[in-house]
Amino acid sequence: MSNLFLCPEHILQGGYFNATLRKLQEPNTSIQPHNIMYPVFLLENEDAMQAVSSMPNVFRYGINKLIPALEELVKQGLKSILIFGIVETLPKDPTGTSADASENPVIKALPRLREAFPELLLACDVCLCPYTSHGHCGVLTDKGVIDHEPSVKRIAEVALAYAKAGAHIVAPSDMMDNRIKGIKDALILNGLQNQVSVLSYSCKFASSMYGPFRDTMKSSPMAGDRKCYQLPPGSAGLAARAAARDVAEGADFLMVKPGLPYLDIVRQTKDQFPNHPLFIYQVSGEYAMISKSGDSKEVETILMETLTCMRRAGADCIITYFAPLILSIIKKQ
Ligand code: PB1
Repeated sequence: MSNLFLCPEHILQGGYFNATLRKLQEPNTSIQPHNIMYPVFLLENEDAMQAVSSMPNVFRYGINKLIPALEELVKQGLKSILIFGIVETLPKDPTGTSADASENPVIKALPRLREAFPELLLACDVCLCPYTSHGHCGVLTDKGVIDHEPSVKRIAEVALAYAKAGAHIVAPSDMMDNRIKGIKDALILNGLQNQVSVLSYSCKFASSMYGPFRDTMKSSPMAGDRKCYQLPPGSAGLAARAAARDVAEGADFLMVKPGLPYLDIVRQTKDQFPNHPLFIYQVSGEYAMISKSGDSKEVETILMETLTCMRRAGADCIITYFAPLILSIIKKQ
């Protein structure tokens, strides 16, 4: 064919035939340690270490086992963790009293983690479901539905307790309306508003991909489901309104959860609020799927492609159980 018939502006391959050129074509998609946050499960028994059967290479730790495990990861560059408390002897009751009890494993661990890892960013998940007898994320009326005001008050109390114990970030995963304002007001009243950030699980959907987590945490609802407070999977509109609500109430960071099936919501939220760092939570079901997607090399390739797509969609930080593997991949690179 004569060159006369080639349209120069339609010749793209000259722009990405080389690895460095390809990197230049993928702006803002690099994966560095500060772009990932590692969720960790904390048991009451300080010397325990239990494998999570539904999540290969994921463990539930007592603090005496978590610290050595984190020492290795911090050496490899780990920058932040998200802490989930699990109670086995502390009681579960209708208002989640154990969530902020002095014996709560999160409350007890925070000072020790602050001392052991002065540079590590400590975020705490704030929710009632691991601590309530009914397994819901809020307080219920006698008719078994979410009681809004007591739920917000209780979530704010728990967030404040974690802030006082040493959390740098409190991350309410409950999805109650107005809990961001409740938490922010509590931080301000206690002079902590400029030492503790609020990471809102703003766009969290009623997904079927939380199963392995709920098994690990024993945090499934005893009755009903969470569809009346987690967002309907098909609603981009509610996601936009939830993000706007939380920004207006003072959220420092926003989140979309789950991740991969909701990248359109990630892009929507990043475009809606470009100045708020945006987190993705790559949930337990996503972790299980990728973990079973092939041999170790295939898992690594699929994982890094997934993370690149999450960053391309607008995520600034990805909460992922793959953090140890990602750190080792980054080190190899
Ligand atoms: O990895 C996961 O599946 C995360 C599950 C998530 C933790 N923030 C919540 C989902 C759920 O069980 O509804 C826990 C709710 N507080």
